[in-house]
Amino acid sequence: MHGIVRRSSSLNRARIDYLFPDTETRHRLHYGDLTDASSINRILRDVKPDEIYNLGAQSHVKVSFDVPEYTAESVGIGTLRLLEATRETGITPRFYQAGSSEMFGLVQETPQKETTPFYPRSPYAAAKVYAHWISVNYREAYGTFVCNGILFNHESPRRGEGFVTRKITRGVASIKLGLAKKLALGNLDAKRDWGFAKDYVEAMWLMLQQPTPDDYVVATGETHTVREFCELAFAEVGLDWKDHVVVDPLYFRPTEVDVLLGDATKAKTKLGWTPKTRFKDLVKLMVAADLQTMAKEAR
Ligand code: F7E
Repeated sequence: MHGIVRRSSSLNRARIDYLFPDTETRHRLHYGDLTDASSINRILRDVKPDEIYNLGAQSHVKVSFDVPEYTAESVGIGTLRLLEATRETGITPRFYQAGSSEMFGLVQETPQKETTPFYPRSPYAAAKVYAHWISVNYREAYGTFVCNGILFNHESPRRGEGFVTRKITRGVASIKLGLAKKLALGNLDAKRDWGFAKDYVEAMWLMLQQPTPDDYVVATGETHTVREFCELAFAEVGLDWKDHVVVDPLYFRPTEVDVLLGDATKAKTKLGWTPKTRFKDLVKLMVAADLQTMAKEAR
């Protein structure tokens, strides 16, 4: 396995360090950037991968309103650069393109499936729609084996701290340990179909093992509000969320995605994939992980 890292992430690789534990494996981490075509071409030429998982992005939806051009560059044109690099180098890897439920945005039907029209509501989502369609185009124009995985929110203890689930579970842990009193959040009414990242990675891999490339929705089929996530997470440690959560408009988005709910019937039927982790268990495992880490840090 090889990975691409940006120079600016040198001090921020805790979440992947375990994959490259020693000098033997560390040379498989390559400096590159989705905004830099020559680096991508060089790496593909050297590594000649059998499979590519394009998970790279400026992936924070709210931040995409502040840096829309960079978001489009990395998410949209970055995908084009990777696809084009496979053509230029003449390699024929299987290619996983990380799509996003954010592409459904202002949802045109519920639940959302592969045929639901997109209606992006942020620069991030608009760039993902471009990445989706350019991948379909490479599949049809050049026969590239590319699959779009339209993944709904997938969370785990490794989730970035700026996303709402991890922000809540870290907030719960620090309040429980007496390190903080309040947790400031934005829109508590937003509803998301939250699954466990470990289950979803299996779906990504399964897509690339099929005889023909295709696009799949990956979701749990359950939707919950941010408020419900808070309720459960605080209850895990015997606290009432209402005593600690405050709403700060700073975290509101200029245009919000109100409700997402996915229908993963196609992934179930064609890939034999089903999510193994339910919402309640996801909240539980994320709170437990943050409590453990923060207790250790506090000591
Ligand atoms: O927000 C609301 C916020 O930032 C979820 C990315 O991985 O999943 C993710 O996108 C909801 C939104 O994720 C806060 O307004 C309330 O309605 O955790 P999030 P996201 O925007 O759904 C998709 C599938 C991706 O592709 C993206 O890359 O929670 N919310 N209060 C908040 N959100 C944040 N971040 N922080 C708050 O304080």
